Amino acid sequence: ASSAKTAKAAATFVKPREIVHADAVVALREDIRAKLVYAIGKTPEAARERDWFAATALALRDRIVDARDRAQAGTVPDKRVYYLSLEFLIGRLLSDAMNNLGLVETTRAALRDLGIDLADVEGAEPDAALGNGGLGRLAACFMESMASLSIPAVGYGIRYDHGIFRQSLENGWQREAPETWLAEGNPWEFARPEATYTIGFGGHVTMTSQGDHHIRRHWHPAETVNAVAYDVPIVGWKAKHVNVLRLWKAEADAPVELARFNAGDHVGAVAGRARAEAISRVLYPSDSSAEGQELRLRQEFFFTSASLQDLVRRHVAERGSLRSLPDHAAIQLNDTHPAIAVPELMRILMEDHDLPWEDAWQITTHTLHYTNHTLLPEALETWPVELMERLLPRHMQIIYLINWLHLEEQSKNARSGAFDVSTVSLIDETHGRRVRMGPLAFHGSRRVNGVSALHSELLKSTVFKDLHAIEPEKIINKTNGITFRRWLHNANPELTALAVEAAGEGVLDDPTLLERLVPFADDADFRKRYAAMRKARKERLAQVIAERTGVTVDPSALFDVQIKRIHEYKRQLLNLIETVALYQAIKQAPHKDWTPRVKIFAGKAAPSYVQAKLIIKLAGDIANVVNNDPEIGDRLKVVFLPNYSVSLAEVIIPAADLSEQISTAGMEASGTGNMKLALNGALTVGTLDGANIEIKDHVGAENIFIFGLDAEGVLARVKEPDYAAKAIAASARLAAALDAIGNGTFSPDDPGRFAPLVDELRHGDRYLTTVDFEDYWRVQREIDAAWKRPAQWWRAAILNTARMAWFSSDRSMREYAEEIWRVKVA
Ligand code: B1N
Repeated sequence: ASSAKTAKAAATFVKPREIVHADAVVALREDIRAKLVYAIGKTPEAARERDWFAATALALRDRIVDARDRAQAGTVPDKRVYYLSLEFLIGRLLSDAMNNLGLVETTRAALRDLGIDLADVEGAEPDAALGNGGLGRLAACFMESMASLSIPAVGYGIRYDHGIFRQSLENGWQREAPETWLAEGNPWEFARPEATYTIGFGGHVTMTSQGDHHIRRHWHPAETVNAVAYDVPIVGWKAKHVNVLRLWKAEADAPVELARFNAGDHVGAVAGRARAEAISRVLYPSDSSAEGQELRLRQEFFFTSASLQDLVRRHVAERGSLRSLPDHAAIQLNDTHPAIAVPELMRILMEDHDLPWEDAWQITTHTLHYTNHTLLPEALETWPVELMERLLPRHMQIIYLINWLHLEEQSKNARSGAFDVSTVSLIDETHGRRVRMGPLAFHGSRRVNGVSALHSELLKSTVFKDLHAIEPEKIINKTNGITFRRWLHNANPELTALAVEAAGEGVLDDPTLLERLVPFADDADFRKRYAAMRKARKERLAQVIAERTGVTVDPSALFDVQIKRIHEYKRQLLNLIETVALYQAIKQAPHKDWTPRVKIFAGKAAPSYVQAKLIIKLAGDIANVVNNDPEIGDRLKVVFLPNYSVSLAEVIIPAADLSEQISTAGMEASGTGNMKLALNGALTVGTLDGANIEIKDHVGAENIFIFGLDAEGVLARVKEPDYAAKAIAASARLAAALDAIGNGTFSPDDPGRFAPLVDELRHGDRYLTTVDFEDYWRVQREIDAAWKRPAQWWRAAILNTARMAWFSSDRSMREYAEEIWRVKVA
């Protein structure tokens, strides 16, 4: 900001938010050229777009380092936040870096001088896709917001060689291919081999008597693996603060076993290396379901132990005694994936730092905090006691002692008379003996939070009912948020320009100023320009659709978007059944004044999730029939865009007119795509689930389309016998659509293909798709009618943008900082 005043060179206004200095352009251009020549080793003539990207990233990384040294060199913050997450779904970093450094136009001009188009360079950056969906993307938004709020923080995770798989469609079926984001290196990261920790597995525990009743236990792992740090700097808005994302790579501590090598066993001598390095090889591709494999537990312990060792070492170096750890460190566990932190921190404090149990427990339970992201039973992690004893024998002992003390306390406790203590035990004895990671994280943490108002209430009444009764202050709500710098400013510069024009430049710093758009919702000229913005983005998306699917869509049709992981509870199937019913209705009355729609789907299915993969195939088969039916024309088109990713989301979201958020009420913990779409002015069609409820409260009930059972209604309905059969019997439209899907209308080559989906709906329907169908159909026809009243439609869209400020992850992070971490926000 001050550089604008002190600049000597002539400045020209390019955009309201960035003043481009000619000398800054020259300096950056020469830095990029030098990086290309000396760090990449290419001449400008030989360089490919990927090389220009690397050179540009390296030149910008220098400026991030300078910003960090200007803002923070040599300072020890009073308190740091440590965000432990098995997933960080970052996407590309170039536009974040340019935007937060205030160098978007400067970079564009520098590259133009070199004969290079910035858009091509941006396109050459691979997504860092170290996550599955909402949970991982949330961690990435939180990292950006913490940097922008100058909250001192370190994110800790795994530097997977392969992130989420690349999805392609082969004859409509999902195919997975490995993703290789590191194939050409990562110009954003700094390797820190000096920050390497030893991670143990297996082995045994010894006891030594230390005199008077004091016994010390010591773990002797049978196997050790090195965790090597790689740091990605995360620059905040206006480069006022820089944090680090520290990702651990697994390396064998003895890459070659020399004794075996020298004995002639050359293959055996390097076999251990593969086993060690497998830990950081690949992200597990399951979203909202627990992975039972041993390798997954190894990943969880590996990154948790490395992160705790690292932060303990930093604390001791800065403060001396570990007794003050809770005053200077707040650790956030992103779901239960790092819940092994509870016994691991206890172990480090007792074994490595000689603290007695009681003191270690006090420190642990005042430093750890836990976020729960799901109530789905299949996603709640439990580990077999047998596996824990084999892989982490010392941790299993500590968990037993924690549990013994906990259950002792509860059986003494008067309040516990009301319930059976086995309901709060950390060990589940009902399906073999298993450690329940949710209750472990709950019991070991100072605060536990849900991710939307509804979800946090459901935590209290369902999964943590009894633990909540014991400690009623522990569960609090922190509704999720999204970073507006990525999801509005970078992804939608046209809408951002409109917002700046209407609300002033301050809106870039303070999203609450978006409220100033409210009166513009009644301004016909502003509405026209808002609609023109959308039209331009839809034309761009139509191009992408044509390139990637071969389908031609009309950008003046209503773009109806459902983009998220494919999961039965998210009910892509409800949308597809409605698509079939609409197709049949159009065929019956082709001359009616139908609202033209393009139904756009994207999302990955877990490779082992058979029903989800069949849903993808169904979308493709319906698309083939509908898109090629001459009677239908532009009245209805269906597309499934392959390989959904953060960077594809950035293209789809600004082009969406309608946002499908149609999960079974009570099942989507929050949702964050719902926020991105509403911020960009898509109207939501949704159930009263997760954050949809809070979105409705903010944008106004008249600017959102709500349908279906609420969470209470779902709980009541599932108790009624034959609810699916009754719903189908009551709706001829639903019955006809299910018949068509079930009888091969969309799969003449294999008429029984979709029987598993239809049979499940007719005989089980765990997600109440049939029950909500009629109300969904009703609200969709209301939406058809609303599209025909453009003044009202665009008014509602503008009001969505204007009233979404509360969903900024800056607000979420401020709340965590004040109410959970107790760290100061500048
Ligand atoms: O976390 C998001 C929420 O907005 C979504 O509603 C929620 O579904 C998502 C196991 C998960 N919950 N649980 C997971 C991911 C990976 C895995 O291996 C569970 N993801 C969510 C952010 O709060």
